[in-house]
Amino acid sequence: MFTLPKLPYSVSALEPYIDAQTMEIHHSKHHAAYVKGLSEALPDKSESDLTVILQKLNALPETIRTKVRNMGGGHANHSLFWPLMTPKPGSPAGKILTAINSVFGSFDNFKGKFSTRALGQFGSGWAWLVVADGKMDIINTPNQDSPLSLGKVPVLALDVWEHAYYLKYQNRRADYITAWWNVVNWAEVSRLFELV
Ligand code: MN3
Repeated sequence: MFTLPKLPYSVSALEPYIDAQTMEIHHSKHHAAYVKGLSEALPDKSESDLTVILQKLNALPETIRTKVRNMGGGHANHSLFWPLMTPKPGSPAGKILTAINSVFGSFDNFKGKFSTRALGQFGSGWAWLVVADGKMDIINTPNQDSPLSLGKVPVLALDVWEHAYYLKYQNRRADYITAWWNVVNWAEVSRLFELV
């Protein structure tokens, strides 16, 4: 019912910032496990739009809600995360840059604030740039929780689970975050922002 999307680049494309082995395991093992788990959790004839499912988690029977939250969140979050990285990152421009400057004062302030939130997430989780009620904000979610379940629309995502960086960076999450800024796909961030 749900399928693993292909990576939009080769597993080694984001070297040296994200190493090929991490990318391979992260996509073909971790993400694949969320897809499998989600398909197992949902009954045959249930809603198939994952965005809708995550926006209405409370509508699910309690017996499957936690599994769908974890597996569905994992599938949605990683599906969003892969295209938000690229070997040709470019730089933020246009409406997204204007919005960042107006909300955070400057791009550097934004970058600092986002990095601090990513570093400060205790245990496994994500850092997000989201839009909610027409307002841009930086948030964290624990585990695989999706901003969609909080009524927010994600436009930039950073996976800070150890499986995203441990092979190359060991315990140095800060180094991973610093490296990650070199592969952010600003064209995709812009596209998601302008869809909101
Ligand atoms: Mn992950």
